[in-house]
Amino acid sequence: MRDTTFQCPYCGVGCGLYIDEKGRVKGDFEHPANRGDLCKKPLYLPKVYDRGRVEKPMYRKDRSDPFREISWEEAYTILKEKLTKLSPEETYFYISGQLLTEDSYTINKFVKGFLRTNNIDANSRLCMTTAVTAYKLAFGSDGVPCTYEDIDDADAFLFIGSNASITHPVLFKRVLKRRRETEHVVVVTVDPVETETARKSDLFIQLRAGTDTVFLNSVLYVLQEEGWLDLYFIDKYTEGFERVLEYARKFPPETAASICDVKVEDIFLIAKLFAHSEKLISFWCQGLNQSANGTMKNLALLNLHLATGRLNGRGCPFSLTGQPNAMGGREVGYLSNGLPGYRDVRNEEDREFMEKFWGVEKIEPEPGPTITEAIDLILEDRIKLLWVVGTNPAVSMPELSKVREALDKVFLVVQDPYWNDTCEFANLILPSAQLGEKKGVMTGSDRTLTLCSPFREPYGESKPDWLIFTELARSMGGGRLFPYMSPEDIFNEFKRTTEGRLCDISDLSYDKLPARWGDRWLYGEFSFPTGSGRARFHEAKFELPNEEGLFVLITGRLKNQWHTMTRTGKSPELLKGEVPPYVVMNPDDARELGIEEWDVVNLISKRGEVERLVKFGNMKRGHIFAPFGYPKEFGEQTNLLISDRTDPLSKEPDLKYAGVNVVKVENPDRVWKGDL
Ligand SMILES: Nc1nc2c(c(=O)[nH]1)N[C@H]1C(S)=C(S)[C@@H](COP(=O)(O)OP(=O)(O)OC[C@H]3O[C@@H](n4cnc5c(=O)[nH]c(N)nc54)[C@H](O)[C@@H]3O)O[C@H]1N2
Ligand SMILES: Nc1nc2c(c(=O)[nH]1)N[C@H]1C(S)=C(S)[C@@H](COP(=O)(O)OP(=O)(O)OC[C@H]3O[C@@H](n4cnc5c(=O)[nH]c(N)nc54)[C@H](O)[C@@H]3O)O[C@H]1N2
Ligand code: SF4
Ligand SMILES: [Mo]
Repeated sequence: MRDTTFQCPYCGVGCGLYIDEKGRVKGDFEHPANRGDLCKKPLYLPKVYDRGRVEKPMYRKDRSDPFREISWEEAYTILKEKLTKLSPEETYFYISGQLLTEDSYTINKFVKGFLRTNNIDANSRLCMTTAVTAYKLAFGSDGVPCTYEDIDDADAFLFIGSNASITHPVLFKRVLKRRRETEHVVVVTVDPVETETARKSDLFIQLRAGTDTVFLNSVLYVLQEEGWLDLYFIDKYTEGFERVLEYARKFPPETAASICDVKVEDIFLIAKLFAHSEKLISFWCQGLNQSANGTMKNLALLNLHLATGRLNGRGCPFSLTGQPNAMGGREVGYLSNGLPGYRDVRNEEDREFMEKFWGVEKIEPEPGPTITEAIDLILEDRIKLLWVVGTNPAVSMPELSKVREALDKVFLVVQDPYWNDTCEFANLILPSAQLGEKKGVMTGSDRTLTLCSPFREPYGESKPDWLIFTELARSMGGGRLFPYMSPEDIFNEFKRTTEGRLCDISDLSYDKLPARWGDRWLYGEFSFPTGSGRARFHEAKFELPNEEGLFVLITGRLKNQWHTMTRTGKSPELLKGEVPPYVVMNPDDARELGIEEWDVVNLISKRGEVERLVKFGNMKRGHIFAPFGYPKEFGEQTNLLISDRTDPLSKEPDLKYAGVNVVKVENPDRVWKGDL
């Protein structure tokens, strides 16, 4: 049984799973992340493994031609020709937090070490970059400061901008278990939408979208007014408090309550939790990250933890990682500025270390463009080849009409196990093996590494991602840099880059996993890698984007579907209730426009238009919610409506705030009668 254990390929909780004798997916009781628990999504994995797979490499020179099957050799020849002819700056690689660590390490080395360009980014740019940026500003380093064990003795839980009940279900169940078993445990949710998480909480604060910075600054104001600050902690372990307080004083509770449209008491209540609970964990995810004001939202929350000494035994700011191996991606440094071992291309020492380690002449010192910037560069004809690995930008990127134009224009390589929507634009499709068909490691939200063992043969001619890049590099004369015979060789190389670093895994090996890097608490002695050793406060400034339209459109996730549905969408059991694509409206808002539940409406922003079925829900007035992941077979996509505006510091797109109007469709093709 132990030889078929793996980490769940869905959310960042990182549950350990295995396949039993009858081929069923079960939770691994020996895994620290879930201790045998699991949610519904992975149960249907075995059924969807072979549905809609890419079997062989496929090629077409022009988009108007049909695809023809080609051999791997032919595929490598085409790529070699392209990569030799184009300058490194004319190529771009867009990879994913769903690859194994060995895959992303190899691709990152291929791009930054072998091709010598930093033109690489990952879908984490749409996901975790804001949290990473804020953690680094406040603590000098990235990485969740505590671990799941900290849930088991905490008494206050804040979920802000997180719908963990459906997006990190096993973690949320652990929080509810703690509440069930202990008196005085409080769970609070702060969200514009009354989500499942909100419904299961003790208190739900329904704030106006985008205003978290104001809300949290006001909590700081109250803490100061009431004498509830931890002055000893502030004085001994932090710096920069004065300026932050000065800024927070712009937001007395009455002012903040009116900006956020919440009650003054709500602000006091959160202040009381920070001041008086025994141990407070705040969980956040995309409601804070995917925002033009995202880094500031994150910093506002981190400020509260620092102002009340809520670290280690007394609490933790816990950023929930979305994808199963976004943490591994951070460790190998797969974003446009990263290098292995939590290093950065901008840092000379880091570059020098990696140049020597890899045996390459030079690593470029400038971070490459981010993925939204790369889309613009394609349209300007400055990037000519785009290679997408393990993500589906034709659905998940903002401002889709622009993205489609770019995908149409560029020479597009798609490396994926499944025929996804991005394949429609491809010139070359490379079938990759997926989890269960290859070996390697993933790291979950709380820094636990799990070895994923294969339990079946790769489908058709598909190959592991690391092998595709290794073989191509060898055919281009890079054999010296890519001598790998197995993923274990890559892991053993990678782990040496982490020696003496925060994410030190140099003494781990496949047979020692699962195991966590770092101590239970990253900053156990309250000493921070900031230079001065102190954690840093930062002014968390408030800004709201200018968007036209009667409603603020919030986008997010479905309970039983995973993003663009390449696997979960092939399971009828998991699709039930999630299609057709819908929008949630507040009944009072809807009726003012003559709209009833199950009517069909057009959502119209200045960027596009999509049709949706109306469901009623407890939305903040003036807000609507639409899931984003539907592939094209279900009609036009939500992300046509969304701007590619980004947070200025993290460059993460503002996926949760688009101005739209809602117009009823008078004679829809089909009438729905609540049969969803
Ligand atoms: N079932 C399922 N689970 C998943 C995924 C999936 O596709 N399906 N994807 C995984 C991934 S990659 C990720 S990143 C995570 C995402 O996990 P979450 O971030 O929990 O999920 P989202 O639905 O994107 O958004 C969370 C909440 O943010 C709220 N929100 C929007 N704007 C604001 C705001 O201004 N302030 C506040 N306070 N809240 C706001 C939304 O109403 C929503 O309830 O989920 C992971 N887990
Ligand atoms: N409007 C809006 N847009 C969003 C978001 C939002 O909240 N609102 N959230 C954003 C976030 S947080 C995220 S993470 C993204 C997710 O967006 P995507 O990354 O585009 O979504 P997925 O459906 O997870 O795509 C993963 C792809 O990887 C493939 N795959 C799986 N395993 C492997 C493998 O081992 N190798 C290879 N090569 N491929 C593999 C799958 O078949 C699939 O095609 O969406 C972002 N877009
Ligand atoms: S909670 Fe997340 S990691 Fe665990 S089984 Fe569900 S989707 Fe997989
Ligand atoms: Mo994500």
